[in-house]
Amino acid sequence: MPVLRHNLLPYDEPACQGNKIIFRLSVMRIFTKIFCCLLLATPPYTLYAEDGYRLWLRFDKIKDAGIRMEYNRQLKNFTSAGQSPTIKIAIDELKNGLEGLLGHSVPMVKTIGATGSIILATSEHSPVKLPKAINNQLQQLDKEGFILQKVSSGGKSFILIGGGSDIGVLYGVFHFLRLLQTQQSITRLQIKSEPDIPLRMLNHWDNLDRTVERGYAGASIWDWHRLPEYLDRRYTDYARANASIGINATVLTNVNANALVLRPDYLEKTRALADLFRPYGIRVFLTARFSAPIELGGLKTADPHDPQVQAWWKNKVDEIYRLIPDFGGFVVKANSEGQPGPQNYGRTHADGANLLANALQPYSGRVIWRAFVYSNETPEDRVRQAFSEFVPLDGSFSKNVMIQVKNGPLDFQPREPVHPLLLEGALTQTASVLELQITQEYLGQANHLVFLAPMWQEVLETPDFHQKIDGFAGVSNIGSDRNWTGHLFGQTNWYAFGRLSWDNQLSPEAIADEWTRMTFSNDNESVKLIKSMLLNSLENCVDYMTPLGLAHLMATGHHFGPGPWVNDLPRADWNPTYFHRADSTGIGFNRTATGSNAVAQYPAALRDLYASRAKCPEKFLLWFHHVGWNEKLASGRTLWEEICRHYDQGVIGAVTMQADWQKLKKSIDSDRFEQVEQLLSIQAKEARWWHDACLSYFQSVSKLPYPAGTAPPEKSLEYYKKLDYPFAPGIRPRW
Ligand code: BDP
Repeated sequence: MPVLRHNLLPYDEPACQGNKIIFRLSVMRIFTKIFCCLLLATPPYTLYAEDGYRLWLRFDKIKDAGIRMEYNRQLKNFTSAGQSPTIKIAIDELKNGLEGLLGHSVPMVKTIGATGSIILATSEHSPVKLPKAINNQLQQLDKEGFILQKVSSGGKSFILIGGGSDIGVLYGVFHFLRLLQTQQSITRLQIKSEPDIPLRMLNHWDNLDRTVERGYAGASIWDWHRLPEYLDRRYTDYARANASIGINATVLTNVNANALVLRPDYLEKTRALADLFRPYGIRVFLTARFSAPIELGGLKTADPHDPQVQAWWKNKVDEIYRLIPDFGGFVVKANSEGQPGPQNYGRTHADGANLLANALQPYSGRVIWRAFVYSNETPEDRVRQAFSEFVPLDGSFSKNVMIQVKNGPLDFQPREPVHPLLLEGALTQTASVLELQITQEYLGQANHLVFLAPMWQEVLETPDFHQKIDGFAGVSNIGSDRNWTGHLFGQTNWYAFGRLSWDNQLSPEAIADEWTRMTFSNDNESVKLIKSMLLNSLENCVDYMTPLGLAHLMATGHHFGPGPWVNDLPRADWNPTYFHRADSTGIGFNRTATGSNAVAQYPAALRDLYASRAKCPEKFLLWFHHVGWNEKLASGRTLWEEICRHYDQGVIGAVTMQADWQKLKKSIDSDRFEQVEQLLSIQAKEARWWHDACLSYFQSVSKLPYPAGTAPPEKSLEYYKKLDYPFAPGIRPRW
């Protein structure tokens, strides 16, 4: 009998256990058993469906015998002296990973041999005496950091997975396994890794009824109804996946918060999750509804200056820390899109944030206060409002307040210039958190393959980007779909968020390479093809949705599909026409000094670049300028011709991805191949829809003929306007 590969993930277990033969079976059942055993004896031994559940944590036997032999030589056994739950997890992960990858079990031993051992250690506990220099290095490491190093000492040579603390060891184990999964040489290992960003946090926009705001992967994974008694296996797998990419915090609930989560019974449920996540290095945060003292506490006001309100929050926080001693703190959306906040009482955002911060301060808890605020009543350009609101408050926030700022000043569009609050000189005395949206609310949702690392890299590489950002928050794309993220390739964005938060220098190319090898294959041709799909996908999407700096052309409410004509919403700044400002003369939002002057919020060099019609990068052109339809762009084509060309290119890009994927048919298991194949076909269809709907609308305004080579829209503008998707996911329950 082959050795059954122990797999930590439940649904991937082989369909039958060959070692449990029961003799009192009918003849029929005996035959069935024999059949199962024969199947088990025939490679591959994996009888589970390849449905994407395992994410990038796939430890299937390495196919290349040469590489396996090389690893076998160096990985004969391992040892550890630590006792904590985190170290136990590290041991399990290492054992399970090695066994899967090498195809045989790698024992944990008490005494190591001359070569071929792995040592798990920190400066506090090591199963062998480490050379002094190494021990010093471990002592100086960031608590979450790790080193992977070939060490020779006392006549023995081993691989050290050393952590700044136990969680560093676990991170080190996952990184070590990643090296093996991506088939890198471990002969001269010498890696030291520490996180660039201390707070690396997922934000779930999950409601207590299990709907997920802007969630496209099924119901929320948090089964509040059955918590705290029922701990779904998914919670553990979620924690493993996050730990494997260094994510160390999670906000369980929607920013449009429900006060109920602060009720004692819900806090018990949160405690159960916090207990489970703790050994994986993950701290739990909750969103706090500002009016909770009224809704839960029965007070008449939530005014931050009211002593009863202050006492209510203090007591609530004390209660939380009695249950969850390492509770992270609160994330708050206040006075934004109808949420209550301090301004309801004539107070400032600083007053509101400090109210909660004072209650959390004795426990070192934090308030993460969102800067996503804008008001319809204010005549100011929507993209200017957060900066105008928060910069004057800089210096008045308590030390444990962090301001969470979206990557762009509007709202997670396919492309936006960086948010000026994130640049040097804006918030100089307040800690900030960069908020990125992993779930693709405005990027085709879970229907489209769009790799977001290039977008995030664009933000991090902006000149004057504030280097002292203390946290990255990623709005999660995780749900209870079998493959977690709805689109199998949505997993890349979860993965990329974690890896980039840990190492800001990692290139999208390197992240795509790792993810592809871990998720699909180490075959170089396949890797090349998948990587090119990933790396071109964002630009494709921008082209077929919002090229040349256009933004917010999406349909109302669910944001699924195009709606550039929409002009009838109760708030002007929710209408696509507010953002593109197309008229008979041209298109684009004048944000220079002759317009809304949003450029003035940028540091000098960027301000001059964006304000200049000649120098403004074309990718942001219509964000900052209103440009005549017949004005010439750098290519020599007119703006109208260039808009058409971008929409054409987007469609070509989507169709090319389909063709590329077909080339992979033989190298990818059929289940996952088909999942992606179907979605790529939807994406190509929807790219064409975006192209046709946007061009027919803009043509009705520009009144210019389509340039030669542009495919004219298939249907009339009226047809696109009438399309209606009442049950598009992301807002209402899906079941
Ligand atoms: C927008 C979403 C909305 C969120 C809001 C936010 O459409 O559902 O509540 O952002 O970030 O993108 O608060």
